[in-house]
Amino acid sequence: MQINAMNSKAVPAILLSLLLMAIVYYYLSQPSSVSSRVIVSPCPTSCPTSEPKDRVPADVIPTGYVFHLETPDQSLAVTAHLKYSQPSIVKGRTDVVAVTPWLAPIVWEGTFNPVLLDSIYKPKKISIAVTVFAVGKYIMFLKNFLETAEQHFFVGFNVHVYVFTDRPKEVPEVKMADGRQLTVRLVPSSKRWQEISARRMELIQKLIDEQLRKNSDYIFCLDVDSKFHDRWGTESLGGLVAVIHPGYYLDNRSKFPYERRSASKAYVADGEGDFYYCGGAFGGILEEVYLLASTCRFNFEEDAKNGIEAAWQEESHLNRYMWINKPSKVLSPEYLWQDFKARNPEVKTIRFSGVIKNYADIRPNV
Ligand code: UD2
Repeated sequence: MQINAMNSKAVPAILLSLLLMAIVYYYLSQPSSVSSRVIVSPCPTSCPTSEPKDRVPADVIPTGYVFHLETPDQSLAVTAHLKYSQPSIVKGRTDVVAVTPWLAPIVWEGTFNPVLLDSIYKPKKISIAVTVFAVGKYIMFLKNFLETAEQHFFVGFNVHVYVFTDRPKEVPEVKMADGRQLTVRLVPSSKRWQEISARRMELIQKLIDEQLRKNSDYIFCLDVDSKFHDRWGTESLGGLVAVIHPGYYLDNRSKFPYERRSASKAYVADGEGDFYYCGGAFGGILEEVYLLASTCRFNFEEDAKNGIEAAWQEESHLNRYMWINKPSKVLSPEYLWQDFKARNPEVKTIRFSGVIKNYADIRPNV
């Protein structure tokens, strides 16, 4: 009897507990309404040009990328794989850091095998777009840029250079190898160099929208007043690729010329930021560069509405973007040195560098 009485009391209690557990389980299994991270869906071609879709500008970490790097065959026979020197995890360069705190590679001479990398990417028949702006007197730098690109930039791969200029008749004739081509896109002249430099983001965004999704896998956006000296190739490929600025990499980050006014959308506070990246070279897969360009453009225009121009125009916006959206590959200063700087001992080769120029002679304003 006693047992039966206990059972008659216990059964509703057990049922009630089960019901409560089910309710708790239901709520815990629902996605949180407060998310610290917005997942980005890449903009479709119809993405509006004024504001990036589905995202909070500059405060979003893009989704990851999937790369399939397949050990190549030397011939069609599957047994004949490429032979290359054995990699080591204990021997290698010790004078530089080759990985970021978020585990992205930092590319230095001696950290990669160019033959292996090329043989992995070659069968994929990848196509690389390059943007270069030569507005006003900057057209004078284009010949050297194009000729040296033929010698060193993705040699043997499909490369399509898009030259943005207001002087199409002055674009030099440069012989390009098979698989490489050049297209000229007309842009208006400007009385302010700051505007030319900053408007690049808008024009890169439009180029991806209008043209590149049809024919390119990767894009690199480069300064024209520069030239190549050594290989720049498949080792630089990645989702979002940034280049460390040669002028600041030995400095404390409090010295980086980030935009320091909190009213600006390019603001980086003291104690924040990773590295100082170049505005003169960046790249990656199309959708990542699209997100970068559209966000920087949007933020630049928002600043303009409030009468602000960031300290280093689009370079400042790029730096804020790259701090929040960590690049998946970082290129060492070998990938954009400055000719007026003596080479530091850790820089074993200079692949690309900004030439010495007299700003007063070439810019439309001072
Ligand atoms: C730095 C950056 C540059 C940009 C700028 C800030 C590097 C090596 N350079 O260089 O990318 O972020 O700071 O705005 O990181 N241009 C013309 N016509 C002009 C002026 C500029 O075509 O009259 C184009 C050209 O492609 C040039 C680029 O804009 O390479 C950047 O201008 P810059 O080289 O004068 O900027 P600079 O040297 O201050």
